[in-house]
Amino acid sequence: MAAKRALVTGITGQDGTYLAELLLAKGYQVFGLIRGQNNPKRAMIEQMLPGVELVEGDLTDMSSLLSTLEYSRPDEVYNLGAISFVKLSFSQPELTGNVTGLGALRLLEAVRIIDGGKGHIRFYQASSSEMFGKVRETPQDELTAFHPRSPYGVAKVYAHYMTMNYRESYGLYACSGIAFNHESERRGHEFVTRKITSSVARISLGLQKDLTLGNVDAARDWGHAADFVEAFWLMLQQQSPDDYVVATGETHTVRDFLDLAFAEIGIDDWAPLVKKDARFMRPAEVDLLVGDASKARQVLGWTPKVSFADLVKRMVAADIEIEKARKA
Ligand code: NDP
Ligand code: GDR
Repeated sequence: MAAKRALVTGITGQDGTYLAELLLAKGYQVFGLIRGQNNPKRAMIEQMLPGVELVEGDLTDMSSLLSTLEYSRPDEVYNLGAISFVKLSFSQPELTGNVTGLGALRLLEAVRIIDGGKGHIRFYQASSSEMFGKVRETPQDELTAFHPRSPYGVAKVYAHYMTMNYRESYGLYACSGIAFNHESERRGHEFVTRKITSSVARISLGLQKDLTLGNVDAARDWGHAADFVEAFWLMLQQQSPDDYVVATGETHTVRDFLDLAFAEIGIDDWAPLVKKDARFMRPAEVDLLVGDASKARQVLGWTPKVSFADLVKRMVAADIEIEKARKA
């Protein structure tokens, strides 16, 4: 039987790399959408994922999406591409709407056109717990009402409903994974977990004195990205398409993360090392998120493997190695 073919947007991002590794290990032929002229992450991806064929295109450019689909002829399309940093979405709301919101619509429309009603191409949309925002109930599940608190959250709600709409209108096999925060050794440095672990590593090596953060009382349901991409893949392997919450079911504050991260380098009282700055606060905050992933557990048989404590431990250890190598 011919190998299955998958197209991944957001291939240069955290989830893109883990998902591509999973798909390659399962024998897929993997295509990754890469944007821009001379994308600085191209070399890193080519080195890390030599089995992935990169195809140039952009979620804001419909014709590039059509030609990418024509070229790659995928069985499965994973739409992970987005402006994904919530803070940035406040300063660049139109760009966020265009990429994170309309980008999903363009890709759905391109899939509909290229699929031509055959129902062959399966589609995954990277929805987010940020759609719950100012939460209506705790924990949050697939039926919890949305109340997004950022241009990013609003754009994701649009993309989420568009995915549902294409499923209901055109019979597309289209799923959304409502993923709660997932982190890793590959997490971007703009996100709070990686900002903390790389700073902790640098502090331990005498390369940095302190760390400046915003709201350390925010609580998130944090898992490991390698676990989460498995759920994304499982969603596209079912009899029928549906939406699923992907979460660990545990919530921890940024303070808890700081406790564990600093404990890794033998510091119990981190307060003198962490400064607060309004620049890292958001115009509207999401205070608490915790997901109920019972449906994913029951239908997909999915459970996360990496605990919160292990996640922090792994991230700090990896950053210490990176910083040591840099220092050397
Ligand atoms: P990253 O920020 O690490 O990656 C985002 C990806 O989107 C990058 O590959 C980026 O490419 C790409 N991208 C940005 N703009 C465009 C564009 N105009 N056209 C094509 N691609 C573009 O995100 P993650 O890997 O963490 O997340 C993957 C997806 O899951 C995102 O949609 C995110 O919103 C969503 N999500 C993530 C969660 C998490 O906790 N990680 C939780 C819930 C949802 P480039 O490198 O060129 O900038
Ligand atoms: P989030 O992740 O907004 O949840 O979105 P982020 O790590 O940016 O923030 C988490 C919480 O930490 C607080 N915080 C800070 N955040 C950052 N980035 N930098 C700081 O200095 C800082 N200080 C405190 C934030 O206010 C927030 O409450 C992530 C992204 O991956 C989204 O794409 C995804 O959809 C959601 O997770 C689920």
